[in-house]
Amino acid sequence: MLEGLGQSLRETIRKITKASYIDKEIVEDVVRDIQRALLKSDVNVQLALKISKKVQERAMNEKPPEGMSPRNYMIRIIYEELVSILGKGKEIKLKPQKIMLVGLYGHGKTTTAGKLARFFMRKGLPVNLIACDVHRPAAMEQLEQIGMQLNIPVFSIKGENDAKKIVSEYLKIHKGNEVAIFDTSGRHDLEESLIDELKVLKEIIQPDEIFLVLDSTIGQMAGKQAKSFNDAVGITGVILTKMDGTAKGGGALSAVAETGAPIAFIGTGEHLDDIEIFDPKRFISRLLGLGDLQTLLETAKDLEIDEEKAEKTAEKLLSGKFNLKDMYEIWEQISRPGILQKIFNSIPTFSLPGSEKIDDSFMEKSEEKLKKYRVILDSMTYEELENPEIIKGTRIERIARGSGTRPEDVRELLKEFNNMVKAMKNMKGNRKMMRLLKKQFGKEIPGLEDENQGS
Ligand SMILES: Nc1nc2c(ncn2[C@@H]2O[C@H](COP(=O)(O)OP(=O)(O)OP(=O)(O)O)[C@@H](O)[C@H]2O)c(=O)[nH]1
Ligand SMILES: [Mg+2]
Repeated sequence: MLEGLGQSLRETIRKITKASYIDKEIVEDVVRDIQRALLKSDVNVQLALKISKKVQERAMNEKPPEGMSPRNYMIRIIYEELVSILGKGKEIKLKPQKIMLVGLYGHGKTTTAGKLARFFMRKGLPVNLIACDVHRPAAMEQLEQIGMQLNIPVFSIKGENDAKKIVSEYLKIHKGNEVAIFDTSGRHDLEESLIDELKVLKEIIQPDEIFLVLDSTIGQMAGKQAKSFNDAVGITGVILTKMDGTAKGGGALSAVAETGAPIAFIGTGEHLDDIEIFDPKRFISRLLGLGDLQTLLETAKDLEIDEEKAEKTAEKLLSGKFNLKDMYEIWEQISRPGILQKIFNSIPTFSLPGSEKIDDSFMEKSEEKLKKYRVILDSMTYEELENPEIIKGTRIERIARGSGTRPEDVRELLKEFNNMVKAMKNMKGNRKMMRLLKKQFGKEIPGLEDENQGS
């Protein structure tokens, strides 16, 4: 994704790290590089100029904070300025909700409906797809296919050519305990008939989110479309698709961000797995290859992990009261670079449940395992995720079949889960651990008080 842009930017970063000192010459050189790279990925000329000017100004005039080299500060400035053109991203609520997808022909609405469905399933939420595209003959079948693949219900009414009726029928029988994703019809243009249809559907659905699905290969034009859709029907976010197949992604991202519409997700391939929440900071640090440079930028406040999230994770871990749904989330979080180190760095002897020592290969292994576990968890029902103790015998067999794994794999997952619960419970009484954790997070963690404290 954005390979070209990433490559040139990483090249630029390398230039900086190799420079013996930062002077006017190198700043100018780097700024030219950045400009060129941005223009090549279809970022608007004015914007590219503005950014590079800002980087130059800051690099020449600002003093690095204490303890940071001018070189690293220069990298940080580039990082910050690039992040600033991508807007704030969007907070995705992990709870039952109604999501209406809108957009023009072929931009990826139906595929994205499936991707979102899988995304929310993975968070342990029940999901329904609703087929409201009554214009394209094969639209319902396409959605049904996706539903079958994911093993989730698809609501449609065969032969019905009024989308309003489909929606009303659906809402009559569903009381909002699920994530409901409404796939709507597209048009070649944002014409009157589409606007009218979407407005009416919006009125009936009363969606929590209206996501505009936009093909990022149109580059900067994405900004115009986001604006017209927003003016016409009101959107709460944008999903940029096909980021995998375009050099113009930079243009699409920046142009949409400029309209003020938050970018919620990006689609990065044709598979139902190929979607990610759009987080500008993570996106840019990955693009710049800062993963490797993280220690280098240790003092850069923006690269620090989300303290609040880390606290919540620790809190949940240590409470010993969590289910498979939580475990999945926790795993997803701790497999992010930096988090594990942050939590466990000062405890070299600590080993994770499953007795893996935390070393360099841990991340890789946990990534692999996570992938397998994901598929298994996807095949569990909501009830099972919430009450892992009911998963026995035939349930294990069903889950293994559904996920294309072996019953042993399912058992292994359950065993790890139980180990984790046990280990965390044990840790609760460990005062040294408590202190270290607290020190790591720099703050008191609610619920983390050592029960024996003061005795
Ligand atoms: N490479 C790539 N292809 C994508 C992505 N998202 C969607 N597609 C492809 O884009 C094409 C159109 O996707 P659909 O989901 O059918 O688009 P739509 O907006 O529902 O189209 P209509 O229903 O005709 O309006 C399909 O071939 C998808 O596989 C993506 O993120 N990457
Ligand atoms: Mg469609």
